[in-house]
Amino acid sequence: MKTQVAIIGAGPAGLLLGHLLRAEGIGAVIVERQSQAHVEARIRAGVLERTTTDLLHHLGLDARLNAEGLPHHGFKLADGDRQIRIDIQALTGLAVTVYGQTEVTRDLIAAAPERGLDIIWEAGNVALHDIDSAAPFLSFEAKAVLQRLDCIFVAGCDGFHGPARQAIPLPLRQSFERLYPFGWLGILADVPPCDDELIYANHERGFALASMRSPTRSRYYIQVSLDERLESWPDDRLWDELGFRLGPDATARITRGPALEKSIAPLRSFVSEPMQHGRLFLAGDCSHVVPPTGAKGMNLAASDVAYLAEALTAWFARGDDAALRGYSRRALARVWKAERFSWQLTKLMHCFPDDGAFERRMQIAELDYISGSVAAQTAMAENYVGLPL
Ligand code: FAS
Ligand code: PHB
Repeated sequence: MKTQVAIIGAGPAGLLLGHLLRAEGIGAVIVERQSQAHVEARIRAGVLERTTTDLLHHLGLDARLNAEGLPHHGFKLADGDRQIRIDIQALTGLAVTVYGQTEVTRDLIAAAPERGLDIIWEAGNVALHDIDSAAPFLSFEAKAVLQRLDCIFVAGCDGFHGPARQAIPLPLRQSFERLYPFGWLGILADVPPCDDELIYANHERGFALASMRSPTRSRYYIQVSLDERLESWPDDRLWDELGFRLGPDATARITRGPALEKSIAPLRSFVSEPMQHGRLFLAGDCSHVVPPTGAKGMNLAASDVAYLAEALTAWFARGDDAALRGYSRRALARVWKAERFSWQLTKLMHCFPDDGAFERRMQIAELDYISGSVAAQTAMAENYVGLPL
């Protein structure tokens, strides 16, 4: 098999890149380890920045997004009885859109065949070869048959646990990491949300988030310690805990219901530099991970591939490699700002086991400052809606 760009991974990064390249007439094949059903069933992010929705509009893959996406012009920070509303529309002129990563993934997969974007599902043992040469290739097993995919460039979009990042020799890589001493226990339920905007709650019992997927489907999260077991969180206990943490206003409007999905995800800040080596270019979680507090994960994957598609198009169209040589630096510049915002919001809104009374007062004082300062709210709003590309 032969193509121009071989993409490893059919997550948001790989699928968006594939479509952006096909839109420019560039050949692309995605090699994905899991089945289509598995990938389409994943429950992950839920908030799209303007830069991400602009990409979907540009690709003409926005029909369901326009019909079902929920524009949000603000969000709330809560601590006990107080709610601080961050009016992102008034402060930045922009909004975000609540539309599940699951739906984005399904839309991109559904449109792939008609746009000539081939996806090879259930590809085992994907390996990268000769990425330092002008003729790299991937090998993998499909239906127990060893396959080879020759290409000109390889795009590593295989998430944090994939092989692409490991293909960059260790001495040439530098990684930066912060592991958080807690995780997020999430629940998805077909009940109306308790508010028409997201609520991020700082509470002495731990963080909580009230989010949604639609006017009839809600997504909630609570901070739990990393040794927590899902079995010890029957639905009622989780609803009770949300009631303690989200504050009286929201709690009065919580509608309980059975969990469609419940899972615990660890929190991590991680960056691996560089995002390019030879003919291999990395995008998304395989190169950087953010704690979900800032809702940046999927949006960073989208901005990476916006830069990468632009650079690859310049090379294929004009043989111009300037943007390819600048890709890693340009993508990392936006990544680090999102890492900073996600880390800062995580520190402000979560209970850290080693924190004492002083740190708690610092959090409250910062929320006091934010509640009374347009400058502080503007800084938060700018980062939340997404910094320009
Ligand atoms: P992805 O991980 O989405 O996709 C990588 C793809 O590569 C996968 O399909 C994988 O199967 C494939 N792959 C891996 N190894 C392979 C191999 N060897 N061969 C072939 N294919 C391979 N963000 C939020 O903003 N809010 C959230 O609530 C939120 N929740 C999350 C929960 C979880 C459990 C995780 C892991 C992430 C969550 N995120 C959340 C962040 C999430 O949105 C990611 O940033 C986003 O999925 C990144 O997209 P990709 O870079 O495409 O990576
Ligand atoms: C979600 O809806 O899953 C979600 C929303 C905002 C976040 C994280 C997760 O910051």
